[in-house]
Amino acid sequence: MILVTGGAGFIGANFVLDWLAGGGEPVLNLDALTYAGNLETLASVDGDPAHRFVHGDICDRALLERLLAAHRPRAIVHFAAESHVDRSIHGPGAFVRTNVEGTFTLLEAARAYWSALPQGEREAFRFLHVSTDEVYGSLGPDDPAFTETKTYEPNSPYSASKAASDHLVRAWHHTYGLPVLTTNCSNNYGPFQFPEKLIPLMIVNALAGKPLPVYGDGLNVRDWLYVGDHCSAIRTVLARGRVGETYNIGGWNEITNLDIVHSLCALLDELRPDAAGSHARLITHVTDRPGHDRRYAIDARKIEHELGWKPAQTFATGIRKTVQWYLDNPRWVANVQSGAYRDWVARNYAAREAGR
Ligand code: NAD
Ligand code: TDX
Repeated sequence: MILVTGGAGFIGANFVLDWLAGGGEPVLNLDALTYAGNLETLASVDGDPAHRFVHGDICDRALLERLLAAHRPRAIVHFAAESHVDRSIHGPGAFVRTNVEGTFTLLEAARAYWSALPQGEREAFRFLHVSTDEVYGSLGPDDPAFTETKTYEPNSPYSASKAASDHLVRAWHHTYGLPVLTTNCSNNYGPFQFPEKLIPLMIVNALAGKPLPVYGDGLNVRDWLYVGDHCSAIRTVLARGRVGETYNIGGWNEITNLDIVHSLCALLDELRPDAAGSHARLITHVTDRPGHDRRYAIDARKIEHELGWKPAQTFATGIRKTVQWYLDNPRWVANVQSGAYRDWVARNYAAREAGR
């Protein structure tokens, strides 16, 4: 059994679905179901005895202790976080609470649980912390890509809170010996991503004939990775990563925001032509994000050479799969946009949990 936190969010849910599809051991999925948590994403594993969902908060120490004692996981994979930079600018408090205090609470519960395990289980236990490349700060056009030894220079409330959580994880290893692994990944895209992030927002808006809001000049660079490749990297690090190490994860796909939006428009023009003309007519430059980092780029050589991981998707194949997924799943999108996805717990889970 592994404990996954944040497994109803974009990456966590993709990870749980991939894990269970691979016939992996059971998953205990703890998620607070904030606006970003969506049980509808997990509908295909509803009723699967290998998937046990718990609606709860990583800041709840007593709940964490109960779950660890009852289920005795051999690993914790920690995705739960507030994850959207724009939201962190408008309301940083939730980011400090979940990303810093939540990670602290989880580390403390994990430490108490791990230190009481019998010797063999204690050695095999892992705490894998899922983090971001944004902790490293912003690169100039000619700077080398981020390696694992790059100094931390977080610039947004989101990245500062993730940087703080990375430091806590590091300290819990150095001070207490907790067997941790940290991954710092570049921008993800793929199925089930909440349409507040660049790629799904642009797809959903383009399909609705709404403006495509590009911040500033649109020349900021992000390094894109298909979510399934992030999940395979996490599985690799969990299985073979060296305790206490950090692994950068990325697919060597540096692309400007404007190029991303143009490639989405071209794909939509091909797959869902619009009588009014190319979707690119909807591109609108809007006021820039405050403190907007200019460029991120991941040097992924460590995970590639040391653990033999490689992404399966190129950007061209991954983005086509993603656009096709949004075209094929209008109900998921509509329920997210209307807010109906939030009723899913009430309709499908709460009654059954109460009867368990
Ligand atoms: P997301 O916002 O889609 O999902 C986060 C999940 O965490 C949601 O299901 C939410 O309900 C849950 N959650 C939030 N607060 C919680 C709390 N206090 N207790 C329990 N659950 C809580 O995020 P995501 O994009 O899937 O990102 C997952 C992780 O990966 C985060 O740690 C993020 O920092 C990291 N990451 C994301 C990206 C990316 O491009 N999205 C890239 C690198 C790293
Ligand atoms: O409407 C938009 N217009 C726009 O130009 C949005 C939502 C974004 N952007 C720009 C801002 C960024 O340069 O697109 C780029 C990507 O933006 P986001 O999708 O918000 O991602 P980013 O800020 O790069 O952070 C993401 O990647 C790293 C995730 O949200 C983080 O959780 C992850 O850690």
